[in-house]
Amino acid sequence: MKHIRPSRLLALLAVLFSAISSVIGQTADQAWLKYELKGRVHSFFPIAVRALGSDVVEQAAMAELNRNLGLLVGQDASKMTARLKETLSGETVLGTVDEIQKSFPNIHVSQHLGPEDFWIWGNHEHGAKQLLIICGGTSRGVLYGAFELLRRPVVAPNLGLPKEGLIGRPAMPIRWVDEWDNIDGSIERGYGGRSIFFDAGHIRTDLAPATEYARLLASVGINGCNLNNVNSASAFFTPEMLKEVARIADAMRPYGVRVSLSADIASPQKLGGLPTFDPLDPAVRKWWNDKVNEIYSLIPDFGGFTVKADSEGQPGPASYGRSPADAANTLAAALAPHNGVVLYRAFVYNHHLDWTDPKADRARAAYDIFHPLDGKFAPNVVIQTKEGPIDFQAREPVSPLFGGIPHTSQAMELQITQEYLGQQRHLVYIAPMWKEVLDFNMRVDSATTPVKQIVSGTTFHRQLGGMVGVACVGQNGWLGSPLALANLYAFGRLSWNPDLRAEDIAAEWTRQTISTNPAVVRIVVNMLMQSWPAYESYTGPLGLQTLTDITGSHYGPNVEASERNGWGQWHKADHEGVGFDRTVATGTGYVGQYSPELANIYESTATTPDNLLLFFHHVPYTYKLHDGKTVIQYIYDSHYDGAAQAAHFVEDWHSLKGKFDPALFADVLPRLEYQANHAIVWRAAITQYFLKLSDIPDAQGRAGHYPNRLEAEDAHLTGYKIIDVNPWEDASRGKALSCDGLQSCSADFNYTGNPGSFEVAVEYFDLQGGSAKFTILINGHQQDTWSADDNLPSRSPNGDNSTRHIAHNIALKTGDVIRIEGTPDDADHAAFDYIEILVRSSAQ
Ligand code: GCW
Repeated sequence: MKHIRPSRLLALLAVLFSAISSVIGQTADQAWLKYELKGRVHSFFPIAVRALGSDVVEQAAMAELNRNLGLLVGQDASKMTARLKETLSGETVLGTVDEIQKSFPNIHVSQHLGPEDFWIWGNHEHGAKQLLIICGGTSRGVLYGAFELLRRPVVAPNLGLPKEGLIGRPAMPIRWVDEWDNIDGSIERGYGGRSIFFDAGHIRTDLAPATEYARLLASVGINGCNLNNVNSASAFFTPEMLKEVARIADAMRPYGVRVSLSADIASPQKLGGLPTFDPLDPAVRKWWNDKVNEIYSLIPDFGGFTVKADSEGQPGPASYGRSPADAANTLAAALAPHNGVVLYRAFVYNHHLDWTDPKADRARAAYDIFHPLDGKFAPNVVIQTKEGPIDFQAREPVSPLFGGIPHTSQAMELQITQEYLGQQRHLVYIAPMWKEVLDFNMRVDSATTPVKQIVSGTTFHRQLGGMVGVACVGQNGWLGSPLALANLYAFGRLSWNPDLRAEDIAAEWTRQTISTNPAVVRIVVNMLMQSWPAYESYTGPLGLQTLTDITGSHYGPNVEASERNGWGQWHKADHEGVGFDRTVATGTGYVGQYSPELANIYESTATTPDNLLLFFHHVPYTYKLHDGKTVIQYIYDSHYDGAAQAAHFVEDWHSLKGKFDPALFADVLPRLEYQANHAIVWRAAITQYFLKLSDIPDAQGRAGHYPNRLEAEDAHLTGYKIIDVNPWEDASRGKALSCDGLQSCSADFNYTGNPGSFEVAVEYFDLQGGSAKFTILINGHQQDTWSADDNLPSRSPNGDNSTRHIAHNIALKTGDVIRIEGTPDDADHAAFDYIEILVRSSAQ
């Protein structure tokens, strides 16, 4: 680009951006790329930006810097102070090593830049002579350097550029997000709306959001995006669809994001009409070779395939007595000439396990299957392993497979989408969990072998390796909830540098997204850091896993959903005790899959950390944890503590009112209020379940005692029927009211307490398939009315949809009649569980 006067440039940019933002509905600015936020001014960034190369990625890097500049200085250079003009004058030049060397032969460019590495260097001169160079190993390095430059003043405001320049390099080559998008536009485990890529069997016409997504990904160094659901992949492999997929690749390419696809191992049969999909059959191999060639003719920089096979009903090589290595290597052979890779998922297990067999153990599956295959995979195969041995639960031990295949390249798979972690309705910042896994020492051969060094390829000297985050972004603000975006951000940052600290990443994100005000940053970071521990406490602590409905929603409490079925997420709770004996001595032997040092720790209850106790051991409820507290008392206490913490998030957020964008404040507040109540639903369900099962009371007298509650089934009912809630623990005493087949129903409660002003909370079930209406009346006078129109899982009343409405400042005197009137709508039968009369010092 030739030099343009700053004022002209800024005017031009202003026009450009207003044009762009009117076409793009969903933009990266809605996440953390908010250049309008204060705090991005820095003293070493000359505003005349020039890219030496014409490559699209380098051009995107230049555009990004200009975009920031356009907003940075208020878009009007005439209003800049002389000093600011002076500091910003000079030139910022972008280029690859070759380009920079050619144009600036006197500058000593670092020779050791890998393709994605960058070097940012300034000549530390002033005024017109000021020169800032962003040099990349390739144009992708340039792009990552540009984003680093933009992030730096926000995350490290006091740091200038070191004299020798700043080098950045990613810790691992594979930094991908996986999307589980279906061709019809729905998204498996997606909580942020419909697909930004697909709709009704086709690729969307408008792919601007895909480009914006790539921009967001590139800003944190993510370089790959696997577009489609591993559970329904074959439809994407038709010639027509592949041509369409090429449009997505085009849309994401400017930001260095290579697309890849999930591959269905049975495609040669399903699509190719072959009689078999045996991976060793020559015709099958030829089919894959031809298909891969076809893909690369359309998408020359295609990333490769992600494979889910022989798992949860997906076809796989086992149908022909072949191994995962046979299948992976067939695909790898087809991809190798094009530099494509196979990410073969280790999530292979039998979901028809015999729950009566004490030796059966799903946690063993990945290691049992893949460890014997170590060394048998082609060099461009990467085994992609979920971070724990089960399935993204609130807490699991680290998968032993990371230490079990030293001759194989590995990637760690984690979920950004919060399937088992509150589905984006709950605030759960997951980076602290990921950090625990990344830093976890597998002690392979008694050496220091943290997972992060294994998956980066360092420990076992592998060329390939990395991290894959299942993101499942959609059209609704990417993840459907503003604070959930911290997880996408953190995933990218950790895949670039797994040594970063979770709290520092949280602070970076907060400063870029919400505010640079230190008080705000402190409180938001604190909320984020407390959120996973809180969630674990009010769902499944002590290694019990999430204790949710594992065969349905994966959301609300349902303790027995994990038991007596083939899915193998058992926690084996009975009247005497709880937990799964996975020891070598008396259990399933899973513990023996770890290195001897770790196995020693997990083999004994005395050395197993409390937070994993019940994952590894079956113990009586009276078993004493390390601090002397019994297991049952811990279950009670943790649920009360966790719910209290969730309530605290609401107060924390309130304390920030007026300190940043009011729209963001208002958007997040009801979500936190909802979470605080759902934490109470969880608390009540799990504590009353274990109270009944163990028959051991809560030493603090809380579980099973709800002094402020009036049970709906004790009210005087007109039309309402008493129903059993399933699972029983999801409703108070297992019962609720439902208004079936009538226009409206009511329940009358006699108030017998002291007079005063109260909050009346109604715990109701907001069912799918309609919006029932509720009204509160006191002695016939309407006080409050609302619709059950939230979008919560399930059509039957249970812990998925149990939620609360609070009516404030309700004056009550002894003898008053509190009436709850329910008006059903379609499948929503205005069901409710109880009311609670609460005294609050001030109404919120
Ligand atoms: O956790 C389970 C999810 C499935 C998912 C599967 C997997 C894509 O409930 O929805 O399928 O894991 O990871 O393959």
